[in-house]
Amino acid sequence: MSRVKTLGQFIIEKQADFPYSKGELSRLLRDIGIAAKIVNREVNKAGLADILGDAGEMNVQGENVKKLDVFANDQFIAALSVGGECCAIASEENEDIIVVNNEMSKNAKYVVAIDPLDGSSNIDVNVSIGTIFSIYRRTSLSGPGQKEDFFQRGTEQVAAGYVIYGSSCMMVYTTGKGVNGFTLDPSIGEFCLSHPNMQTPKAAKTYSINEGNYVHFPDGVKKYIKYCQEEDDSTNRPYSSRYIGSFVADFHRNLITGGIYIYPTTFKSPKGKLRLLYEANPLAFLVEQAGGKATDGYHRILDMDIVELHQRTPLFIGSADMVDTACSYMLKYSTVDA
Ligand code: AHM
Ligand code: MG
Repeated sequence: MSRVKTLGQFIIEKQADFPYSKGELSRLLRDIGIAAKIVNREVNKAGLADILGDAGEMNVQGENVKKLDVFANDQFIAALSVGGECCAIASEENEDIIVVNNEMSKNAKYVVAIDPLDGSSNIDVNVSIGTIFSIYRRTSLSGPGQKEDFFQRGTEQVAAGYVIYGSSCMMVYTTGKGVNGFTLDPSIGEFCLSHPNMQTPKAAKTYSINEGNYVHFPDGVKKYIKYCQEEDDSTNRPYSSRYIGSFVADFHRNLITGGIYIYPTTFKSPKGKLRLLYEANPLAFLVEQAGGKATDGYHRILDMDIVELHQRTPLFIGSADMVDTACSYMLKYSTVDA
């Protein structure tokens, strides 16, 4: 019987890749894994307990906050606050950063951006949801973390990943040396290495986009969708359309089987819907590590400047060849406005 490798064991082994590290990043990743297990437990009993449904508040994006969003946010903030590795947290659920201000965090090196429960419209209907996280080294020298610590390009991330609460619970992350996936074995309560060295197919035939917004898409996206739907044996078209409406779930499927996820500008979201700091950048880092690409239709996501915590961006992410083709349609039929 092959020996199971747990997330904790894997993280400790990989610490050797960072000879000067004192283990803070390893402890942060471990803390995220622990919070994810607690959130997964609540997600699994969401239909049973009085935790399902709206919490009766709006978040800073003007969307309804669900009770599980609040729970997940609290869990991740608590997990990241206790270890002394993180001096500030930026969350989708909080307008401002959360400064971790305790004795332990004074010399903390890292800041963490999170979307604690992505795909919140799917909570009530038993469809996969996720958590996205991104870790940066702080740029301020010491003391409490500051907003400016988060205004770094995606290329500066030291680690990023996601947790998917699906038919099984998985944590997938990168520290810039490949991508590894861990599946939670509920019988032992541990994430176990199940997907080592993940690579996404270069060419694929799945496209994921909310086609309900079609009339408001840029011309480049409209033409690309028509291209996906045309018959052509040599390129395996027509492609298949798959859209869950949880970014993590759509991204995870496309990472494994190949595909492209697009959330372009729309009438309702003229700058795109997804947030650069805690949605686009972490998964852009991860997809590049897996051999894929991520752009806003014209520019590489990881090179984009960030000036606001909740800054939005259009997003084209997934298999390299599909992203290249979609971007060539953008260049040909849409005007670059940035
Ligand atoms: P959320 O963070 O509030 O859940 O919003 C992000 C979500 C993504 O998970 C998903 O891909 C997208 O919004 C779905 O948007 P739409 O319903 O407009 O297709
Ligand atoms: Mg989200």
